[in-house]
Amino acid sequence: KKTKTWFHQAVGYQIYPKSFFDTNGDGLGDLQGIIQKLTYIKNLGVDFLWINPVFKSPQVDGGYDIADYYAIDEMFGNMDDFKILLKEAHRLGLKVITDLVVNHTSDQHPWFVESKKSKDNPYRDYYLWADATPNQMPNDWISFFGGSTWTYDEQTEQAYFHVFAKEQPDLNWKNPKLRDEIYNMVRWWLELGLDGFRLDAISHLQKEDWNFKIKSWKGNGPWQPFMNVSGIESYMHELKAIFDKYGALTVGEASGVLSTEAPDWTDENGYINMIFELEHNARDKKGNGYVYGMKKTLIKWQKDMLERGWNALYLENHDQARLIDVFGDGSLESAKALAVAYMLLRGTPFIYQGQEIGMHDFPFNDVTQMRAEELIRQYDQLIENGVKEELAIKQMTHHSRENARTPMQWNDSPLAGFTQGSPWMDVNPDYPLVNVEKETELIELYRELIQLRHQEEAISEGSIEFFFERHLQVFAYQRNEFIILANLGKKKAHLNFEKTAVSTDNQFEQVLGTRPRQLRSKMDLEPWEYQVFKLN
Ligand code: ISL
Ligand code: CA
Repeated sequence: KKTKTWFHQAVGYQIYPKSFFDTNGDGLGDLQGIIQKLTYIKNLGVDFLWINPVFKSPQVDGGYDIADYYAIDEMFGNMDDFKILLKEAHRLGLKVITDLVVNHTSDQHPWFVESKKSKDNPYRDYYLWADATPNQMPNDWISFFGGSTWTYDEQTEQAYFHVFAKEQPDLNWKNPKLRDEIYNMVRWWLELGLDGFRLDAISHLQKEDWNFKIKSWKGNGPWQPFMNVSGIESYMHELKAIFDKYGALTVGEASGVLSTEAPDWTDENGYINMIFELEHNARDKKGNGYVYGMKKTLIKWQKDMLERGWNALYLENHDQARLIDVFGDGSLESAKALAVAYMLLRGTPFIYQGQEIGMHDFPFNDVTQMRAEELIRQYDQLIENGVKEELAIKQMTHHSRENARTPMQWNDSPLAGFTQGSPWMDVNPDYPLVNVEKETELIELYRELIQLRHQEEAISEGSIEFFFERHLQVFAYQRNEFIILANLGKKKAHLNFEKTAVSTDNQFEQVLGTRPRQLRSKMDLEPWEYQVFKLN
């Protein structure tokens, strides 16, 4: 049965196709690889897939630089493969969404190739151009990937605007012709049978006037001028009209949309179904580390979205280092406790490929192991500035998104069973121990958590209340008749429910846990211990 809010019960699985499974020995994961692994994914119990971009692209930014919205990049296969993937996934009852990358295109996109030609080219206004000189950019705004948001073009003596790499020029959403092209493309994919989109960098569509001065480096910092800027509403309304017509599932990557604004974006009348916040990835500013920073941010978002709106929940994706090493201590126990802590929150959880087997950050020690263009550029810059190689590598790769992009570890055969050829990126050397065939324990836990979401209305639709909010490492909350406890740290924790609304006299039964326990008014949690109780 498909209700308007079917996704409240659902769990998504994210695939980074280049590193998922290679079927033709070229060292690159491909669409056929996803097709072959569909039963594996189905068996996890998830409801839908989010597949990172597979469109034609020069791959300056992992496919987020699209040169043709209507074509599959050869490295992944072709449109027939994509159609088969859709069909096979649907046959198994899995929905499929992919990225809608419409803040920018590749500089190789025919629109930009045209746009660059002259000031009066019909495609000039598909992008954002402004007068400049080689030494004087239109303003001092800073790109996410470092440096100016402007790149000077000698031929027309103007500069074009890009919030990411210079090979990713931003589209001009103020131009109705451009918007029509985008909307046609969106319809085309939905007509094809795609179930929806993860809206990439969607909060950046609208920019402030070029004379806007960056006020402070706090909050949205140097990125204020293109973070959820007013005027974006009308574009989102237009997009929503199309999404609604097709009943598309929509997940917005919307950094800069505040937790207090998110309900308007994601309630029944909102533009999209749910939002990925990006705030929780930052360390707590008072020095309490990543776990406490994450906990505080997640609690804030949970509270602000309680009455209206919906969260997309995640601890890993292709832009983040592995949770086991960022929030955990590298142990399987820590990966398990973290899984329990976030999977039962209010929202739609996503699991990123490899997360379910506790994949680790990669032990980078050489620049030739790095692939992300923006990192390599920053590395080169460091070397140029006289930083020692070893330190530069550490700086660029420590907790960087590069760690999430190493090949999926399927088994302990050479190269983790990812490819018969030579992989585009090194396989993590820990694969003989960390792989799908060996790591059944963590996979099983994820299965159980997914089942809980499917079966228990308290978990999918219920309210949420937090306890011990200031505790530095304990995540504790109640979802109606469920109590969820997770000690996200290496220290034993002492809990006292006497000062909370929870009456431990009631008959709680244990649903999940690291060891047999009962809920007690005073209880200790061992390092990385988790417990899920249900009121009988
Ligand atoms: O960088 C940000 C905040 O620090 C975000 O606002 C930004 O929107 C986010 O990093 C964008 O990520 C997405 O778009 C990028 C791409 O490189 C990422 O992989 C993708 O997830 C450009 O398309
Ligand atoms: Ca391949």
